[in-house]
Amino acid sequence: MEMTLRWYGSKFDTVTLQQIRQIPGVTGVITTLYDTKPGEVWSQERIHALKEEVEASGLHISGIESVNIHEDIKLGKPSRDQLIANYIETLENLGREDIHLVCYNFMPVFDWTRTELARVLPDGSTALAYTQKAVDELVPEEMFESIAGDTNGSVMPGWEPERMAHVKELFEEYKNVTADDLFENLKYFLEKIMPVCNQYDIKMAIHPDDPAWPVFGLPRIITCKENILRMMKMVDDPHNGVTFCAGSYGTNLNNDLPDMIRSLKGRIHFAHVRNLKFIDPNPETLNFEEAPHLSRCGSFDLYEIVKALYDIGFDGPIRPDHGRMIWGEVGMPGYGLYDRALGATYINGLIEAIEKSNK
Ligand code: DNO
Repeated sequence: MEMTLRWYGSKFDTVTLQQIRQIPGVTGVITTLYDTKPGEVWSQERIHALKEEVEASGLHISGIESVNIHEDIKLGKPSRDQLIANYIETLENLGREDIHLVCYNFMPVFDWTRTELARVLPDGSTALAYTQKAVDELVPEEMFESIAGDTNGSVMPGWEPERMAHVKELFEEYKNVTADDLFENLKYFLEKIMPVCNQYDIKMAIHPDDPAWPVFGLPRIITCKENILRMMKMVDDPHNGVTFCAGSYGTNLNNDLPDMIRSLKGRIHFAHVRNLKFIDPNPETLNFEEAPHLSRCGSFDLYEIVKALYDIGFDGPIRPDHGRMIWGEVGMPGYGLYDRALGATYINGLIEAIEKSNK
């Protein structure tokens, strides 16, 4: 496993490559061209420049998170063929630059959903949080405004203003789209891109829906073991794989995370490891917050999660996930430096202990 950190690029991130380089055991970054729009071709020149910038700091690019999918592809509209052709061009350009991992998601309209970006925890740190009550009281178009005041001036991934401007129209378009349609549209997309993934050995790693259930009546499919295995079988190519995101699958307490990991042997290409603390686990009154990574601070057993990854022979990039804001840091919610650095160090400790006790 290679320990990595997500980095949004020097124009957008409050964390620098030099800071990331100083976290013990972090050798790579997971990055993106954050100012590109879904459907746009990423030029080889821009990818090359990004790569040079990262390498100049002594790190390297371990993968891309994300190359986002245009809504027309998810909706299965006739325009999808051109958009998929563009996606393929981007993959070719990434492959030519020796980048072999792409994380993406297939969530309609919204990417991840949280109802608070800065809940104050008892120790004075702040964390992202979710309550079902807040979601039930919101109309979807107001989702973004309801949290916009807490972004610390950052553009939040998945909540880009251009995307939010079209929320109403998008809801109309998804009105008759079922979960099965979404599976079909995903299959269509994957079948078209698999040849280029094979040619350049690009591992596609789908990110789960977060939270792992349909929100605002929109279908969501990457939510549980049954569905992810259905997707793996539907396009049975090792390049069709998974980002195993503990914090996203873990929102649904029926998901047995270590068991899911074991059932995905050979198909996990990227791992996001984080801990959640459930204040109220009842689905109707659900309330959870993002906890420090340490097992005893939240509801998940991080040792069992990392152990399962080790046991299936996972050797791809792994990263700490959302961190809290601690020590007075001001940054993109979830993506500050300090708490993620603590997370990376803790996970590295778990990996060392598991490796040594297995020798
Ligand atoms: C949020 C992230 C997601 C994730 C995308 C992957 O913090 O986990 O935005 O990167 O869903 O495409």
